Amino acid sequence: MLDGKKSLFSGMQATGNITIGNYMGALRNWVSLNEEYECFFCVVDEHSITIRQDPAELRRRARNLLMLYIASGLDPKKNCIYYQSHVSAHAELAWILNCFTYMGELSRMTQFKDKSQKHADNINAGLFDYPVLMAADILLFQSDVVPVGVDQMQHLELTRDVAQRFNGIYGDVFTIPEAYIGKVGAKIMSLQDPSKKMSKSDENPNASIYLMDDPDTVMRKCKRAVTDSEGVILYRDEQPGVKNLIDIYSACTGKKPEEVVKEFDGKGYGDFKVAVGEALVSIMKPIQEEHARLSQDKAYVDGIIKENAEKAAYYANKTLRKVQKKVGFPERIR
Ligand code: ATP
Ligand code: LTN
Repeated sequence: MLDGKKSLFSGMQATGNITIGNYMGALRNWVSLNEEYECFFCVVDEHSITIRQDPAELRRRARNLLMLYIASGLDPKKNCIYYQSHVSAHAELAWILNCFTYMGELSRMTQFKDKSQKHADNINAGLFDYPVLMAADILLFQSDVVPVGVDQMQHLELTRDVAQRFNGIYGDVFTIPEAYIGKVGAKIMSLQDPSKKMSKSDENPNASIYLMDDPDTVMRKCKRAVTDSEGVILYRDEQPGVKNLIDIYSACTGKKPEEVVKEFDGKGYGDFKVAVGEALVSIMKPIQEEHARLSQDKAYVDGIIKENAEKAAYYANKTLRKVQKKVGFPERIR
Protein backbone atom coordinates (compact mmCIF):
# COMPACT_ATOMS: atom_id res chain seq x y z
CA MET A 1 0.00 0.00 0.00
CA LEU A 2 1.35 3.45 -0.92
CA ASP A 3 -0.54 6.63 -0.17
CA GLY A 4 -3.78 4.70 0.18
CA LYS A 5 -3.46 2.90 -3.17
CA LYS A 6 -2.49 -0.74 -3.55
CA SER A 7 0.94 -1.08 -5.08
CA LEU A 8 2.54 -3.45 -7.50
CA PHE A 9 6.12 -4.20 -8.47
CA SER A 10 7.73 -6.31 -11.15
CA GLY A 11 11.03 -6.45 -12.95
CA MET A 12 12.95 -8.10 -15.69
CA GLN A 13 16.63 -8.69 -16.18
CA ALA A 14 18.49 -7.14 -19.05
CA THR A 15 20.45 -10.34 -19.59
CA GLY A 16 19.40 -11.03 -23.15
CA ASN A 17 16.87 -10.24 -25.78
CA ILE A 18 13.31 -10.43 -24.52
CA THR A 19 11.46 -13.53 -25.69
CA ILE A 20 7.78 -14.05 -26.34
CA GLY A 21 7.86 -16.06 -23.09
CA ASN A 22 8.85 -12.94 -21.16
CA TYR A 23 6.23 -10.98 -23.02
CA MET A 24 3.38 -13.44 -22.52
CA GLY A 25 4.29 -14.53 -19.02
CA ALA A 26 5.04 -11.07 -17.73
CA LEU A 27 5.07 -7.85 -19.74
CA ARG A 28 1.72 -8.30 -21.42
CA ASN A 29 -0.04 -8.85 -18.12
CA TRP A 30 1.40 -5.64 -16.72
CA VAL A 31 -0.43 -3.32 -19.07
CA SER A 32 -3.65 -1.87 -17.56
CA LEU A 33 -2.79 -2.84 -14.00
CA ASN A 34 -2.10 0.82 -13.27
CA GLU A 35 -5.81 1.56 -12.95
CA GLU A 36 -6.00 -0.49 -9.80
CA TYR A 37 -2.43 -0.23 -8.51
CA GLU A 38 0.43 2.19 -8.12
CA CYS A 39 2.79 0.36 -10.50
CA PHE A 40 6.57 0.05 -10.52
CA PHE A 41 8.27 -1.74 -13.39
CA CYS A 42 11.99 -2.00 -13.01
CA VAL A 43 14.83 -2.99 -15.30
CA VAL A 44 16.78 -5.03 -12.77
CA ASP A 45 20.28 -4.33 -14.02
CA GLU A 46 21.84 -5.08 -10.62
CA HIS A 47 20.51 -8.62 -10.83
CA SER A 48 22.01 -8.94 -14.31
CA ILE A 49 25.61 -8.79 -13.14
CA THR A 50 25.23 -12.03 -11.16
CA ILE A 51 26.21 -13.44 -14.55
CA ARG A 52 29.26 -11.88 -16.22
CA GLN A 53 28.16 -9.16 -18.68
CA ASP A 54 29.84 -7.09 -21.32
CA PRO A 55 29.40 -3.50 -20.03
CA ALA A 56 28.47 -1.84 -23.33
CA GLU A 57 26.12 -4.67 -24.17
CA LEU A 58 24.43 -4.55 -20.74
CA ARG A 59 23.87 -0.81 -21.09
CA ARG A 60 22.40 -1.25 -24.56
CA ARG A 61 20.13 -4.10 -23.48
CA ALA A 62 18.95 -2.30 -20.39
CA ARG A 63 17.87 0.69 -22.46
CA ASN A 64 16.24 -1.53 -25.05
CA LEU A 65 14.32 -3.32 -22.34
CA LEU A 66 13.14 -0.08 -20.82
CA MET A 67 11.92 1.03 -24.26
CA LEU A 68 10.22 -2.33 -24.76
CA TYR A 69 8.29 -1.83 -21.54
CA ILE A 70 6.90 1.36 -23.03
CA ALA A 71 6.46 -0.10 -26.52
CA SER A 72 4.45 -2.97 -25.08
CA GLY A 73 1.90 -0.50 -23.82
CA LEU A 74 3.04 0.63 -20.38
CA ASP A 75 2.35 4.33 -20.16
CA PRO A 76 5.37 5.90 -18.41
CA LYS A 77 3.20 8.66 -16.99
CA LYS A 78 1.03 6.13 -15.19
CA ASN A 79 3.65 3.46 -14.45
CA CYS A 80 6.98 4.06 -12.81
CA ILE A 81 9.50 2.60 -15.26
CA TYR A 82 13.11 2.85 -14.13
CA TYR A 83 16.54 1.23 -13.70
CA GLN A 84 17.25 -0.56 -10.42
CA SER A 85 20.80 0.84 -10.34
CA HIS A 86 19.43 4.41 -10.30
CA VAL A 87 17.78 3.86 -6.93
CA SER A 88 20.37 3.00 -4.31
CA ALA A 89 17.75 1.93 -1.76
CA HIS A 90 17.51 -1.47 -3.52
CA ALA A 91 21.05 -2.46 -2.62
CA GLU A 92 20.80 -0.90 0.84
CA LEU A 93 17.65 -2.76 1.81
CA ALA A 94 19.06 -5.97 0.33
CA TRP A 95 21.97 -5.70 2.75
CA ILE A 96 19.67 -5.41 5.73
CA LEU A 97 17.43 -8.25 4.54
CA ASN A 98 20.54 -10.43 4.11
CA CYS A 99 20.76 -10.42 7.85
CA PHE A 100 17.23 -11.85 8.07
CA THR A 101 17.61 -14.58 5.45
CA TYR A 102 19.11 -17.99 6.15
CA MET A 103 21.76 -19.77 4.08
CA GLY A 104 19.53 -22.85 4.09
CA GLU A 105 16.65 -20.94 2.50
CA LEU A 106 18.85 -19.60 -0.28
CA SER A 107 20.45 -23.00 -0.89
CA ARG A 108 17.04 -24.45 -1.74
CA MET A 109 16.35 -22.02 -4.59
CA THR A 110 16.06 -23.91 -7.85
CA GLN A 111 17.10 -20.89 -9.93
CA PHE A 112 20.36 -20.77 -7.98
CA LYS A 113 20.94 -24.48 -8.55
CA ASP A 114 20.19 -24.16 -12.28
CA LYS A 115 22.32 -21.07 -12.77
CA SER A 116 25.26 -22.45 -10.80
CA GLN A 117 25.23 -25.50 -13.00
CA LYS A 118 25.14 -23.33 -16.11
CA HIS A 119 27.86 -20.99 -14.88
CA ALA A 120 30.03 -23.38 -12.90
CA ASP A 121 33.08 -21.15 -13.35
CA ASN A 122 31.41 -18.16 -11.70
CA ILE A 123 29.25 -19.18 -8.75
CA ASN A 124 29.52 -15.83 -7.04
CA ALA A 125 27.91 -14.63 -3.80
CA GLY A 126 25.60 -12.34 -5.78
CA LEU A 127 24.11 -15.30 -7.60
CA PHE A 128 23.41 -16.96 -4.26
CA ASP A 129 22.01 -13.75 -2.82
CA TYR A 130 19.92 -12.89 -5.88
CA PRO A 131 16.56 -13.63 -4.18
CA VAL A 132 17.32 -11.23 -1.32
CA LEU A 133 17.84 -8.34 -3.74
CA MET A 134 14.58 -9.38 -5.35
CA ALA A 135 12.87 -9.33 -1.95
CA ALA A 136 14.24 -5.83 -1.41
CA ASP A 137 12.85 -4.70 -4.80
CA ILE A 138 9.40 -5.87 -3.85
CA LEU A 139 9.31 -4.82 -0.20
CA LEU A 140 10.68 -1.32 -0.80
CA PHE A 141 7.44 -0.39 -2.53
CA GLN A 142 5.15 -2.06 0.01
CA SER A 143 3.92 -4.11 -2.93
CA ASP A 144 0.60 -5.88 -2.55
CA VAL A 145 0.93 -7.73 -5.81
CA VAL A 146 3.85 -9.03 -7.90
CA PRO A 147 3.06 -10.23 -11.42
CA VAL A 148 5.57 -12.93 -12.44
CA GLY A 149 5.79 -16.16 -14.36
CA VAL A 150 5.44 -19.40 -12.38
CA ASP A 151 9.21 -19.87 -12.33
CA GLN A 152 9.49 -16.98 -9.87
CA MET A 153 7.04 -18.35 -7.30
CA GLN A 154 9.78 -19.77 -5.11
CA HIS A 155 11.48 -16.38 -4.89
CA LEU A 156 8.20 -14.77 -4.02
CA GLU A 157 7.57 -17.28 -1.24
CA LEU A 158 10.99 -16.46 0.17
CA THR A 159 10.17 -12.75 0.00
CA ARG A 160 7.02 -13.36 2.00
CA ASP A 161 8.89 -15.44 4.58
CA VAL A 162 11.58 -12.81 5.05
CA ALA A 163 8.99 -10.02 5.29
CA GLN A 164 6.97 -11.96 7.85
CA ARG A 165 10.09 -12.71 9.85
CA PHE A 166 11.03 -9.02 9.86
CA ASN A 167 7.50 -7.92 10.77
CA GLY A 168 7.45 -10.54 13.52
CA ILE A 169 10.41 -8.86 15.17
CA TYR A 170 9.77 -5.17 14.46
CA GLY A 171 6.02 -4.82 13.94
CA ASP A 172 4.19 -4.15 10.68
CA VAL A 173 6.92 -2.69 8.52
CA PHE A 174 6.36 -4.51 5.22
CA THR A 175 3.24 -5.32 3.23
CA ILE A 176 3.18 -9.08 2.56
CA PRO A 177 3.06 -9.43 -1.25
CA GLU A 178 0.98 -11.87 -3.28
CA ALA A 179 1.98 -13.34 -6.64
CA TYR A 180 -0.14 -12.61 -9.68
CA ILE A 181 0.15 -15.24 -12.39
CA GLY A 182 -1.45 -14.66 -15.79
CA LYS A 183 -3.84 -17.39 -16.97
CA VAL A 184 -2.50 -18.08 -20.43
CA GLY A 185 1.13 -17.93 -21.39
CA ALA A 186 2.32 -18.35 -17.80
CA LYS A 187 4.94 -20.79 -19.01
CA ILE A 188 5.98 -20.81 -22.63
CA MET A 189 8.36 -23.67 -23.37
CA SER A 190 11.45 -23.86 -25.57
CA LEU A 191 10.65 -24.55 -29.23
CA GLN A 192 13.53 -26.99 -29.42
CA ASP A 193 12.99 -28.80 -26.11
CA PRO A 194 9.44 -28.42 -24.82
CA SER A 195 10.40 -29.81 -21.42
CA LYS A 196 12.42 -26.63 -20.74
CA LYS A 197 11.04 -23.11 -20.41
CA MET A 198 11.77 -20.67 -23.20
CA SER A 199 14.57 -18.51 -21.91
CA LYS A 200 16.34 -15.45 -23.25
CA SER A 201 19.71 -16.88 -22.29
CA ASP A 202 19.22 -20.15 -24.21
CA GLU A 203 22.27 -20.80 -26.38
CA ASN A 204 20.21 -22.19 -29.23
CA PRO A 205 18.61 -19.20 -31.01
CA ASN A 206 15.96 -21.49 -32.56
CA ALA A 207 14.67 -22.39 -29.09
CA SER A 208 13.31 -18.90 -28.44
CA ILE A 209 11.39 -16.32 -30.41
CA TYR A 210 12.62 -12.86 -29.53
CA LEU A 211 10.18 -10.02 -29.39
CA MET A 212 12.36 -8.15 -31.88
CA ASP A 213 12.64 -11.04 -34.40
CA ASP A 214 11.58 -10.12 -37.93
CA PRO A 215 8.60 -11.93 -39.52
CA ASP A 216 10.76 -14.31 -41.60
CA THR A 217 12.72 -15.39 -38.56
CA VAL A 218 9.51 -15.94 -36.58
CA MET A 219 8.10 -18.11 -39.35
CA ARG A 220 11.30 -20.10 -39.71
CA LYS A 221 11.53 -20.77 -35.98
CA CYS A 222 7.87 -21.80 -35.80
CA LYS A 223 8.30 -24.20 -38.72
CA ARG A 224 11.33 -25.75 -37.04
CA ALA A 225 9.61 -26.13 -33.66
CA VAL A 226 9.94 -29.66 -32.28
CA THR A 227 6.65 -31.57 -32.23
CA ASP A 228 6.08 -35.35 -32.36
CA SER A 229 4.98 -38.11 -34.69
CA GLU A 230 1.35 -38.31 -33.50
CA GLY A 231 0.13 -36.06 -36.30
CA VAL A 232 -2.90 -34.73 -34.41
CA ILE A 233 -3.34 -31.33 -32.83
CA LEU A 234 -4.49 -32.05 -29.28
CA TYR A 235 -3.91 -30.17 -26.05
CA ARG A 236 -2.36 -32.79 -23.79
CA ASP A 237 0.81 -33.50 -21.84
CA GLU A 238 1.79 -36.42 -24.08
CA GLN A 239 2.38 -33.89 -26.88
CA PRO A 240 4.37 -31.14 -25.13
CA GLY A 241 5.60 -29.47 -28.32
CA VAL A 242 2.11 -29.17 -29.81
CA LYS A 243 0.69 -28.14 -26.45
CA ASN A 244 3.20 -25.33 -26.26
CA LEU A 245 2.31 -24.10 -29.75
CA ILE A 246 -1.36 -24.15 -28.77
CA ASP A 247 -0.51 -22.09 -25.69
CA ILE A 248 1.35 -19.56 -27.83
CA TYR A 249 -1.49 -19.37 -30.33
CA SER A 250 -4.03 -19.00 -27.51
CA ALA A 251 -2.01 -16.26 -25.92
CA CYS A 252 -1.82 -14.35 -29.23
CA THR A 253 -5.44 -14.73 -30.25
CA GLY A 254 -7.27 -14.87 -26.94
CA LYS A 255 -8.87 -18.18 -27.97
CA LYS A 256 -9.10 -21.00 -25.45
CA PRO A 257 -6.98 -24.12 -26.06
CA GLU A 258 -10.18 -26.17 -26.74
CA GLU A 259 -11.19 -23.67 -29.41
CA VAL A 260 -7.78 -23.90 -31.02
CA VAL A 261 -8.00 -27.69 -31.08
CA LYS A 262 -11.38 -27.42 -32.82
CA GLU A 263 -10.11 -24.82 -35.29
CA PHE A 264 -7.26 -27.09 -36.40
CA ASP A 265 -9.14 -30.37 -36.28
CA GLY A 266 -7.99 -32.49 -39.22
CA LYS A 267 -5.19 -30.07 -40.16
CA GLY A 268 -1.50 -30.94 -40.21
CA TYR A 269 1.36 -29.56 -38.14
CA GLY A 270 2.64 -27.56 -41.13
CA ASP A 271 -0.54 -25.46 -41.41
CA PHE A 272 -0.76 -25.02 -37.68
CA LYS A 273 2.82 -23.80 -37.40
CA VAL A 274 2.23 -21.20 -40.09
CA ALA A 275 -0.87 -19.99 -38.24
CA VAL A 276 1.12 -19.72 -35.01
CA GLY A 277 3.82 -17.72 -36.82
CA GLU A 278 1.26 -15.34 -38.32
CA ALA A 279 -0.48 -14.84 -35.00
CA LEU A 280 2.85 -13.99 -33.40
CA VAL A 281 3.87 -11.56 -36.11
CA SER A 282 0.59 -9.69 -35.78
CA ILE A 283 1.09 -9.01 -32.09
CA MET A 284 4.83 -8.31 -32.41
CA LYS A 285 4.65 -5.81 -35.27
CA PRO A 286 3.08 -2.86 -33.41
CA ILE A 287 5.50 -3.35 -30.51
CA GLN A 288 8.48 -3.31 -32.86
CA GLU A 289 7.22 -0.18 -34.59
CA GLU A 290 6.80 1.67 -31.32
CA HIS A 291 10.22 0.52 -30.17
CA ALA A 292 11.78 1.88 -33.36
CA ARG A 293 10.05 5.20 -32.80
CA LEU A 294 11.30 5.46 -29.22
CA SER A 295 14.84 4.62 -30.31
CA GLN A 296 14.77 7.80 -32.39
CA ASP A 297 13.55 9.97 -29.52
CA LYS A 298 16.43 10.10 -27.08
CA ALA A 299 15.29 13.22 -25.23
CA TYR A 300 11.86 11.77 -24.49
CA VAL A 301 13.23 8.47 -23.18
CA ASP A 302 15.91 10.24 -21.13
CA GLY A 303 13.22 12.39 -19.54
CA ILE A 304 11.26 9.32 -18.50
CA ILE A 305 14.36 7.68 -17.06
CA LYS A 306 15.14 10.72 -14.92
CA GLU A 307 11.64 11.50 -13.70
CA ASN A 308 10.73 7.94 -12.88
CA ALA A 309 13.97 7.24 -11.01
CA GLU A 310 13.18 10.23 -8.80
CA LYS A 311 9.67 8.99 -8.15
CA ALA A 312 10.88 5.47 -7.37
CA ALA A 313 13.59 6.80 -5.06
CA TYR A 314 11.05 8.87 -3.15
CA TYR A 315 8.90 5.86 -2.25
CA ALA A 316 11.83 3.48 -1.81
CA ASN A 317 13.63 5.81 0.59
CA LYS A 318 10.52 6.16 2.70
CA THR A 319 10.51 2.41 3.38
CA LEU A 320 14.28 2.23 3.72
CA ARG A 321 14.37 4.98 6.38
CA LYS A 322 11.68 3.19 8.35
CA VAL A 323 13.61 -0.08 8.21
CA GLN A 324 16.90 1.58 9.16
CA LYS A 325 15.21 3.09 12.19
CA LYS A 326 13.65 -0.21 13.20
CA VAL A 327 16.94 -2.11 13.13
CA GLY A 328 18.62 0.57 15.22
CA PHE A 329 20.75 2.66 12.86
CA PRO A 330 21.49 6.13 14.25
CA GLU A 331 19.21 8.93 13.13
CA ARG A 332 20.40 11.26 10.40
CA ILE A 333 21.29 14.76 11.50
CA ARG A 334 19.57 17.30 9.29
P1 ATP B 1 17.20 -15.82 -18.28
O1 ATP B 1 17.26 -16.73 -19.44
O2 ATP B 1 18.16 -14.67 -18.35
O3 ATP B 1 17.15 -16.51 -16.95
P2 ATP B 1 14.39 -15.57 -18.59
O4 ATP B 1 14.02 -15.54 -20.02
O5 ATP B 1 14.15 -16.81 -17.84
O6 ATP B 1 15.83 -15.07 -18.40
P3 ATP B 1 13.67 -13.57 -16.62
O7 ATP B 1 14.38 -12.27 -16.78
O8 ATP B 1 14.14 -14.48 -15.55
O9 ATP B 1 13.59 -14.36 -17.98
O10 ATP B 1 12.13 -13.30 -16.41
C1 ATP B 1 11.41 -12.14 -16.71
C2 ATP B 1 9.94 -12.43 -16.51
O11 ATP B 1 9.47 -13.28 -17.55
C3 ATP B 1 9.60 -13.17 -15.22
O12 ATP B 1 8.42 -12.66 -14.67
C4 ATP B 1 9.42 -14.59 -15.64
O13 ATP B 1 8.57 -15.29 -14.79
C5 ATP B 1 8.84 -14.43 -17.02
N1 ATP B 1 9.20 -15.55 -17.89
C6 ATP B 1 10.45 -15.92 -18.22
N2 ATP B 1 10.45 -16.96 -19.06
C7 ATP B 1 9.13 -17.27 -19.25
C8 ATP B 1 8.46 -18.25 -20.03
N3 ATP B 1 9.13 -19.11 -20.76
N4 ATP B 1 7.12 -18.27 -20.02
C9 ATP B 1 6.44 -17.38 -19.28
N5 ATP B 1 7.00 -16.43 -18.54
C10 ATP B 1 8.34 -16.35 -18.51
N1 LTN C 1 14.02 -12.54 -10.60
C1 LTN C 1 13.15 -12.05 -11.62
C2 LTN C 1 13.38 -10.63 -11.97
C3 LTN C 1 13.09 -9.80 -10.80
C4 LTN C 1 11.80 -9.54 -10.26
C5 LTN C 1 12.03 -8.70 -9.14
C6 LTN C 1 10.52 -9.93 -10.60
C7 LTN C 1 13.99 -9.13 -10.04
N2 LTN C 1 13.36 -8.49 -9.06
C8 LTN C 1 10.98 -8.28 -8.35
C9 LTN C 1 9.48 -9.49 -9.79
C10 LTN C 1 9.71 -8.68 -8.69
C11 LTN C 1 13.36 -12.93 -12.81
O1 LTN C 1 14.39 -13.47 -12.98
N3 LTN C 1 12.40 -13.02 -13.61
